Amino acid sequence: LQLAGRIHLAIERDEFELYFQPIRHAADGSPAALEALLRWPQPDGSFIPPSDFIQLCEDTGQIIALGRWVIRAAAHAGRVLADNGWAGLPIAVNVSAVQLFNSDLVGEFTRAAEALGLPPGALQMELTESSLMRNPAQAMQVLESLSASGIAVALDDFGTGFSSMSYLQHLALDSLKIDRAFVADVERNPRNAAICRALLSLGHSMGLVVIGEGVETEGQLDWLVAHGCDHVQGYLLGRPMPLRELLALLALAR
Ligand code: G
Ligand code: G
Ligand code: MN
Ligand code: NA
Repeated sequence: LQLAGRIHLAIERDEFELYFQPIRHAADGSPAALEALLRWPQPDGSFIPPSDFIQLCEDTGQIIALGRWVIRAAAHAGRVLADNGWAGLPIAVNVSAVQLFNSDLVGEFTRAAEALGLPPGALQMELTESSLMRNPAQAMQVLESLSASGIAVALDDFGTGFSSMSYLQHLALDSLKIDRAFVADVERNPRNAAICRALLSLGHSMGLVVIGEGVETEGQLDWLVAHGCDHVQGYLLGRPMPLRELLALLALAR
């Protein structure tokens, strides 16, 4: 069976899984949100990583059906979180350009949350700069309606695209995620440090929450805290893991 056919069956058979990675407040390490990350477990116990199938799903249009599965699975996780005393902890879902421009994301997010008795703010969205730039005018409209519906949007992989400041200024965004390429080595590499300082300053001047991604060392974390980064995410703060494991980890720190 070709990969596209296997993906079709895997969606029907509910074979995908969501893993969750904590996003923490930089100042005290308390949880701020969770990012949902798609995993495709195989019969031999291995996983096919999203990098091996997301692009294909975008090309075939299957990302719409798969994305719908992800949104619903994230809402189920939101219900479990709320039932375990973490009602305020939103789940951030990655959304690709094909979904942004070819599906009713506002409807899918609000209906998925509502079906499980959650407020719209229980789910958030992560979009990349390059997704938005495929159709800036339409992107602006979708972001306005997401904002009006109470769904927060983060700009993912920030700094790797080519958005102009004047364009960003007009987007209804809530947060920026500094790409891990810039966080790597930030405490030693003056160029990365200059870029991180600029991105922090830009985000804060627009009133946005700034999230440092890919934090793997204490040195990187210390630098981000010292420079006013709001939230941090990375292997140092917690790897992507099944929801049950993450709940256990969060309970330990309470
Ligand atoms: O978890 P990992 O580092 O393997 O993710 C690789 C890439 O796949 C990342 O860019 C991530 O944003 C993307 N990705 C993970 N889960 C999803 C998903 O549910 N939907 C979409 N569109 N992309 C995802
Ligand atoms: O493109 P996006 O930012 O959504 O990609 C998220 C991906 O980054 C996930 O696949 C996740 O597994 C990966 N990731 C999360 N934390 C770290 C980290 O500290 N280091 C590295 N190298 N990858 C990370
Ligand atoms: Mn992301
Ligand atoms: Na990212």
